[in-house]
Amino acid sequence: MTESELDNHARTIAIGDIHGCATELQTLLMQIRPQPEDTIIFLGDYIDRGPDSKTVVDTVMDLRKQCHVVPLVGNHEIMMLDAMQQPLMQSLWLQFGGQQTLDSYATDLGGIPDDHLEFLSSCVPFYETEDHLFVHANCLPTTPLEQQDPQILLWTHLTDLPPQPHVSGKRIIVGHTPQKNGKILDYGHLVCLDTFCFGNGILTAMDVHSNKIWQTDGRNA
Ligand SMILES: [Mn+2]
Repeated sequence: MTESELDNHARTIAIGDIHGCATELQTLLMQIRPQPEDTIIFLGDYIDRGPDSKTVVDTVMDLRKQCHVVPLVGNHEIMMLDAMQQPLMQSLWLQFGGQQTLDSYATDLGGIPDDHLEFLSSCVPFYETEDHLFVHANCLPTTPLEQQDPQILLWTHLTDLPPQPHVSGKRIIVGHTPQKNGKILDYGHLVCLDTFCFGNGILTAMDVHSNKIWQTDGRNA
């Protein structure tokens, strides 16, 4: 158990897929009011599709001054980083919402600031606490997180691989499979917090110990 988990006041809060919705992220953080002892785990997919990926990345990076931030990597960050290395990947990424990301930076791929690239490259594939597993998309039930296939951690929707309880007995917190009705998907042993923010304006956070949920108000499509 870490020092922060011993502190009764410390919260462990997970936030679902943001996809460039900076206004919703800032509204959600105002509701949460992060405290220095809190841990906030982002489930990945900060960028693409929505209007302001640059400000989302700035906001998450700045939040590190206020509390303990654990940024997971999503498949969209991987697509962007791959596009930088492999020109053939660029058109794929641009089709998956990357163009909106470049528009928010008002540049091409070569013009993304180094500190943002360092941040996106530093995002981790999973996070594990005493009682929870956090991954972007999905995981296999009998495999420890450090041995999971990145394809499943990052890409596999819950609809393609219905979630089973993990052998560790820990509850799994994921994003990636959008819940278009704006409600969290709760299997008991697994909770999906991707409430389709870029489509409906509903961004979701959950305190995994109290199960308190914060959501932004949706917008009319
Ligand atoms: Mn995703």
